[in-house]
Amino acid sequence: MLTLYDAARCPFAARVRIVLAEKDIPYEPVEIDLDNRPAWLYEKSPVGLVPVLEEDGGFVLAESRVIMEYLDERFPEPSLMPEDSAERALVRLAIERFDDLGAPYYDLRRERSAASAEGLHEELARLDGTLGERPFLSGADYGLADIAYVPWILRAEAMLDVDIRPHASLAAWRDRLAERAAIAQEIELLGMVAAARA
Ligand SMILES: N[C@@H](CCC(=O)N[C@@H](CS)C(=O)NCC(=O)O)C(=O)O
Repeated sequence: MLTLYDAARCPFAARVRIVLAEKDIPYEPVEIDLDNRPAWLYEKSPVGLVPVLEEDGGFVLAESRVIMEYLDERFPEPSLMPEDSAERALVRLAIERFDDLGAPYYDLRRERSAASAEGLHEELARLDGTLGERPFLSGADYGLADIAYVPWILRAEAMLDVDIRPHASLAAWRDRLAERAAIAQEIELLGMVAAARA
């Protein structure tokens, strides 16, 4: 059995929850209070961040991107990466460039001086352009690049009151993803997180 050191509100942990749900992998979630992280979490990961995945045999892995790829290789069905190696590289490139969205998102979320809704909308427009050319951030099929981005899109809407509807291709992508059980589950969880904080 796998154990996931998890936090409902964490978008990085959401990436891993979505992959686990897409592949129907059973796991034991251990909810970590991010405002009062237990000291033992540092034994699992030197930086003390969630998510952390632990195998029964003691193998422990941190970093959401690495965990997503590990799970996709360890549980190959259904695959969340394209077959073609060039397309796989493009998925990794999209995930590598995630900070282009993460930076303006966290500026707004943490009310930093650099924060601007325009900055975030510029990045949403870039994603919108990509999704105007292909149905998914992962290419022709849904996969890890979509999973890597969608937690922040959902949180931008639910927690930062960002209206993504002017970005029509992005909004249509979000709606398509919301039809998947793994994503619908995250939307429901996010509703509970927002209600608990209100
Ligand atoms: N690069 C890490 C980032 C994980 C991360 O930032 N997790 C946050 C929660 S969303 C965390 O554990 N924060 C605890 C803290 O900063 O005190 C990943 O991709 O897994």
